[in-house]
Amino acid sequence: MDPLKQTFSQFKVSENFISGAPYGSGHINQTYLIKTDGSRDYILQKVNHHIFKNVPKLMDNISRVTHHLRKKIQEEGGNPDRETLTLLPTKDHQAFYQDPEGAYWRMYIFITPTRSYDIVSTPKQAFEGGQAFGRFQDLLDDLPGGPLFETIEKFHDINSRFSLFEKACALDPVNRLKDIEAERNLALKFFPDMQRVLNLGKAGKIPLRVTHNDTKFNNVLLDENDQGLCVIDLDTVMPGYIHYDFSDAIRTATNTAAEDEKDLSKIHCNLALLEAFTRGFLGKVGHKLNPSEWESLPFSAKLLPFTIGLRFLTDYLNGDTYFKTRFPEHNLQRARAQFQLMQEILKLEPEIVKIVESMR
Ligand code: ADP
Ligand code: GN1
Ligand code: MG
Repeated sequence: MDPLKQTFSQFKVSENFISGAPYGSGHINQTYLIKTDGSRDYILQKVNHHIFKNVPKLMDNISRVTHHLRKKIQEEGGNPDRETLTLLPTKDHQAFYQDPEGAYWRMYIFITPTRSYDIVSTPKQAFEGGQAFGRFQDLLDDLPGGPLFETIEKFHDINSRFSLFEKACALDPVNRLKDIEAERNLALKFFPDMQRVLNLGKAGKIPLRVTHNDTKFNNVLLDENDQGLCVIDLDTVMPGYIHYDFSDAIRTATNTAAEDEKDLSKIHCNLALLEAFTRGFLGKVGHKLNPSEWESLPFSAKLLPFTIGLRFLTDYLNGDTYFKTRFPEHNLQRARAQFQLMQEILKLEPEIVKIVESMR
């Protein structure tokens, strides 16, 4: 039997399996679209348990988050089957299935027709995505049951990320340190300025919130008219600073080129897209932010391009053990692109301050 059909048969659904095929462009999990003979298709995902070390606790986070969102969306008169992810239980009432090889599988309703963009082309898309991420943040503000489980420890902690980078430089396990002199110098030069958000957090000036932490723009589904619909990819929803969600979305929603663009001259931050995203996002959560969060937000726009660039560079040094890659230099190319974007955003900082201040 088709292994996907076998896995699909573990879940409690009424439709029959027709076909299964890889879907999407995520870097971490294995995602499949399962077509059925019924009115509904499904997304079946194999969760990467080398990266997410405690999948049962991760799935408990996702159950809590999606149940809460479902309840709030219903109260607002929305359609929870389309506006949040819906987990299908297994036949023995679990949130996930573990196969005989030890792999973890989960299944969601396939929300269609929808679009997810790797590159944003219109301010409307950026605005709608901003609203969706802002609304997500707002609806989860009163999540009951205490803090969520930290699915990857110190995920956006820039000190920890920098230490891991230094360790990779010191070990140089696959002899690639020789390739990254320019990027290493950039990392050393910009690292001190990137500690600002973490320092504000440590000083108690900005609160930990329930944040998504992977607000890459292709993690929001827009409908066929480009209206914001549903925030997906909930593996990293856990405590974090609002800046992380803002900056990761700016990293992906405003970049005029692909995340891994080789030609650095094509990489710019589009201010119209930045303005639109920020208007959508802050329109939904601005009222919750404290003065320190407002003041530091514009300076955090460059943080995630730096952090993710540093993570790509570290993975390059480590021999590409974390992110999926398509060719040997892929992580290096991605790191170069992200560092370029970080510097492009830095050039626009005075304008970004004006944009954020105008929304206060
Ligand atoms: P990864 O962690 O690997 O990025 P995602 O959960 O983001 O995996 O899924 C990969 C892609 O699959 C998404 O970018 C989106 O296009 C699509 N996708 C995921 N879940 C759904 C869903 N429930 N409905 C429609 N499309 C989905
Ligand atoms: C990964 O899963 P995906 O592709 O949405 C990564 C993010 C990075 C992103 C870079 C758990 O996100 O942190 O920003 O790649 N997710 C994890 O594209 O590490
Ligand atoms: Mg994703």
